[in-house]
Amino acid sequence: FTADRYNVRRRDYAKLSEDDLRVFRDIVGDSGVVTGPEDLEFYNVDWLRICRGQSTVALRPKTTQQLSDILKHCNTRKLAVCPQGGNTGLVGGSVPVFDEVVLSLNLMNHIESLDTVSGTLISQAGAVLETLENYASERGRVVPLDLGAKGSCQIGGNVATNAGGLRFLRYGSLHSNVLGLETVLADGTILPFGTNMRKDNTGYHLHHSFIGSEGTLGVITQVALLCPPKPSSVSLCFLGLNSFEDVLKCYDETSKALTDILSAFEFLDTECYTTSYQEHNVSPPLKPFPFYVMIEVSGWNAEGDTNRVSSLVETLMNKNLVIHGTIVNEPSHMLSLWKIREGVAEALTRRGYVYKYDLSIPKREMYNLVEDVRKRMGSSVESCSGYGHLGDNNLHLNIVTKDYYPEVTKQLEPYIFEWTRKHKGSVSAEHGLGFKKRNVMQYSQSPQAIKLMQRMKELYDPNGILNPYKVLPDSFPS
Ligand code: FAD
Ligand code: S2G
Ligand code: ZN
Repeated sequence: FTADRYNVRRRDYAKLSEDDLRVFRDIVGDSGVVTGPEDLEFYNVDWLRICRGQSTVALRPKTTQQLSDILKHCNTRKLAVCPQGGNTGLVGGSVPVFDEVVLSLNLMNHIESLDTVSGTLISQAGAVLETLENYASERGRVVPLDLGAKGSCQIGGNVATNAGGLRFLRYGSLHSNVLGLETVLADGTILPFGTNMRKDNTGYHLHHSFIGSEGTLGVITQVALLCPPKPSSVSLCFLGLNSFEDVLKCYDETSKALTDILSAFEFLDTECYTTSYQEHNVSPPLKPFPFYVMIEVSGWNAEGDTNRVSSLVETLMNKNLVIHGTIVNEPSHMLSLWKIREGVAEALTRRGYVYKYDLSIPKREMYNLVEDVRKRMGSSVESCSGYGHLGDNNLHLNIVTKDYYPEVTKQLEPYIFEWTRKHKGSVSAEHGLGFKKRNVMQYSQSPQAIKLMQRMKELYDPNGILNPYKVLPDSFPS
């Protein structure tokens, strides 16, 4: 169990009783109350399968009112609650640490509407991202985020983690695309949508406090999301380069040449590229290179855009920045190339235990960290690779070992966090802090900020029942 491996003490929450189960069955019906140990496996273990909780009940409400009634009861009884969406989170935030009640949004997946004039999509929080993407696309719109977990992650979980992803470069953060939220507080108070207008300066922007709060301040039950018009012409370049220096120069040229139509700029080193196509049994699009870059372009002028992309690639090759590459615009071919990038996380997990670091680091120094860690760890680890959203200064540093070794953790931490702080980066760019990174926010936040977050938590959730042992540190700066 998580509690054993990461030595954390259970706080004094109530223990679940038969009466509680009776109350829950009255609220959501028998089918909404999951208690069988084998059924609970899904709810207790995270996607990486390295955090295992001990919950004895998962609840599956269908409506905001049912969810509110559940929280009201848990708050009165001081039962701890772990809100859960698609359970694809990578920092151990979505599963219980001990016997917290799992509050699953799975059945709250109704898509309300998409206003095709304003682009405002209204959906229940449990809708799966890919379902929303298809719904928006059929109506000439796109959802402003895309991540490898789209097949199971939910829009509520995306908002709760302030997910970044592959389209961040084009559409920005969920803070700019979420127009409003319906949220339920720990005591059951339902905080309704506001105006859901783009501009609304009538008081504090409360819904923003829930974006990225990872289930610790309130449970998101509905989302109003701004969905931009769907581009009519998309193309994707997959390029091979000889050095990270060349990757950076390639980024500079690309961002200047493709400004308005650039929609993604991702990089991979040879380690994660090879692991991905081998583990997913796909043929590699290019022969071996030290680095790979993916450049996606999305616009509305097919001919003009294609010319701009091909003349850019020509320039990059003439300057010897790109050695070899391919440009595709056939949807199924683009999908298969994206699969290699989106499949890295899963491929790495098949090689052993993965130490994941999701860091914001200034582009210039970004890959120095991968090289430093590779040197520092040598043959004590199976592999050390770097990839990610270069356009957002977001590095995914992944170290694979045969199993979990505390001595490896000691070698990696706090070395990586101190390195990141020294380079004025963030120790969690997009995945959040969850359980596994709950004690590292001080590498990117001031003591004053951490104290204010503690006071916010006490105000929003006075009994501390929402997702305990997550996000905030075990002990606060005095
Ligand atoms: P869960 O994992 O269920 O929960 C995540 C956190 O949010 C938990 O703390 C949980 O308590 C809370 N939560 C969930 N739903 C709610 C709700 N309705 N109200 C309040 N709190 C809630 N992340 C990125 O940012 N960018 C990426 O590119 C990316 N790529 C990924 C690729 C793969 C293959 C995988 C497996 C994961 C990836 N992730 C990425 C991480 C993960 O998918 C995101 O964090 C995602 O937003 C989690 O959504 P979820 O519905 O699975 O939430
Ligand atoms: C991605 C997935 C997690 C990782 O694919 O962009 O967010 O670090 C990552 O492998
Ligand atoms: Zn990512």
